[in-house]
Amino acid sequence: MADSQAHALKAQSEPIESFDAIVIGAGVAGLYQLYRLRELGLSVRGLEDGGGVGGTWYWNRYPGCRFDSESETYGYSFSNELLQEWDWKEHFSGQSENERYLNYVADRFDLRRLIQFNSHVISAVYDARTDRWEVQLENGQRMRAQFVVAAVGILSARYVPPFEGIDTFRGESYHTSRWPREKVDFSGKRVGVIGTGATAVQLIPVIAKEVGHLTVFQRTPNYCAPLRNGPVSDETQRRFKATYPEIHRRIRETTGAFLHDFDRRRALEVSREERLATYEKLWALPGFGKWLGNFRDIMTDRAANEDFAEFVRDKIRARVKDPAVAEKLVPKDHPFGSKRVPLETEYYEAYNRENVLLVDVREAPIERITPRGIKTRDREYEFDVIIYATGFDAITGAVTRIDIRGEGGQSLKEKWANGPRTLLGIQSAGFPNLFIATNSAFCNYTVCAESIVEWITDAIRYVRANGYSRIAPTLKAEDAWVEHANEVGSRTMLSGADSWFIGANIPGKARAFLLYASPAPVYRAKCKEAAANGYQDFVLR
Ligand code: N01
Repeated sequence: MADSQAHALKAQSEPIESFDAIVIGAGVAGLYQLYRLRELGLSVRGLEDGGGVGGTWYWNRYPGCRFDSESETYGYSFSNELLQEWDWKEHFSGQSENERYLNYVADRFDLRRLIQFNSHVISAVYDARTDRWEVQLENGQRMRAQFVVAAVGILSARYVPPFEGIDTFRGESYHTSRWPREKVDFSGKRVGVIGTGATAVQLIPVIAKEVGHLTVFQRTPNYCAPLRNGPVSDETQRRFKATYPEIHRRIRETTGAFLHDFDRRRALEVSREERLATYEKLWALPGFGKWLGNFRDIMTDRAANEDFAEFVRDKIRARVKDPAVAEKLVPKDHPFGSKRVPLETEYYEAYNRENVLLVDVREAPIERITPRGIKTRDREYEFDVIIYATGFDAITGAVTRIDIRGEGGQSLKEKWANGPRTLLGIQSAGFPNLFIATNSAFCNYTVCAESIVEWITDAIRYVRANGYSRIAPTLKAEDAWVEHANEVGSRTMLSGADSWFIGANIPGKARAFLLYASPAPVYRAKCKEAAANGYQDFVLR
């Protein structure tokens, strides 16, 4: 009998542990959820696929990986002691520091002992007689809990295109979100990167300096904008610590919960000179100011958007020496901001290097992976290393890859076949006591994840305090929410590109607005209202 089978049989014969709550995932949201539920007095178990805490910042350890949020806006806000103790080293902190930060949080709040690591959840089945969920791991271990919180991340189910011959490649291959802990040695190697999204845009300029030769396979160019990272000085560190209340007040007011917010003017209302001066000023700023601090109509008005898009195209052309390469890097088929804007450091300059080649796979599609490399319609490229920077089955993928069965054995995956059906992105009708704590609002991650975790905690407190044993949204409220979220999304530029925002990056995935596109304060107000009105849109029993 194989070891794994024996393991599974042994795990199945062991007594089933019971908890008040199980939290799946020990990333940003999961850690905070564990903290809150323990504070509520619940017995709680965290289940984490990885060998350590950090979620995104545990798995995505590819060279160049870092925040695109200002560091001082990304950390948790719930503990002033934590805010005062932690020093951010860079304005846009890198992966190893971010992982160190989340480990610090886990230890600081004694969360680690609540978590079972290397625990891959394969199913969660609801039992209506007991109002309990039974959760099963890949190794056969089972446990029960009244409440299950899926804090599984929005970008954690990696996507590798099903290229023919993918397993035949004889060199090393990596997906950026499953990067080894040990340093990958690129020196002198021939490396191929597939994809030019935000991940590849961070990776490419770093490894271009290390590899022998780099070939980038691009299908769709992006509007990349300068990150303008730098070290945090002692004086700035002191300012962060002295002004955290203002920083948090600010990011709770802005559209995307970043420091930036839209200019109240419309782009085409002002003169061309003034517009260009504004664009230049935004371009010189660090972070997402170019996007979220722009004129308020760039995400809703096609002409306003195109005006700024042309400004960005010229910025790209000015940085790439070979005009033919530059033209390939200039996006023309989708509006600016309809995909998450990759923030970069020396990305375009990488293409000025002798050892970097850009291949447009729209001109010559990838036909297959071969034992030696990648074969496009035009030729075969030989590599020592292939890197898949091909993204994620976003938002829904990490939830639906768990076989979740609600009332009457209904499958969540089947229910969501045409797009996610939830109320507020948090609960789905027919799946009582199951909460989804991933931030699916259009919003800086931690600040919104904190408010979702607090909402879930309050809902659980309410259920228990009022003698109920289960909570789930009504179908009517859920239908209204899905309709509203799609309607809000369709008024923006988000439908203008084949991005993960709308599920269009995965062949065969239904197109739907996966992120709630209203401003973050509107989302939080709706969450607040849903609780303040006595959970009218929920069935409590
Ligand atoms: O993934 P993506 P990502 N043949 O889906 C290409 C966050 N993030 O990991 O655009 C050839 O954006 C695909 O091509 P196309 C951020 O929110 C944050 O880069 O579909 N190419 C695309 O170029 C971001 O939005 C940070 O035509 C194929 C690439 O693979 C999100 O993560 C850093 C292909 C995938 O790009 C996802 O970014 C990094 C095929 N068959 C990421 N299939 C921060 O700064 C796919 N591609 C915090």
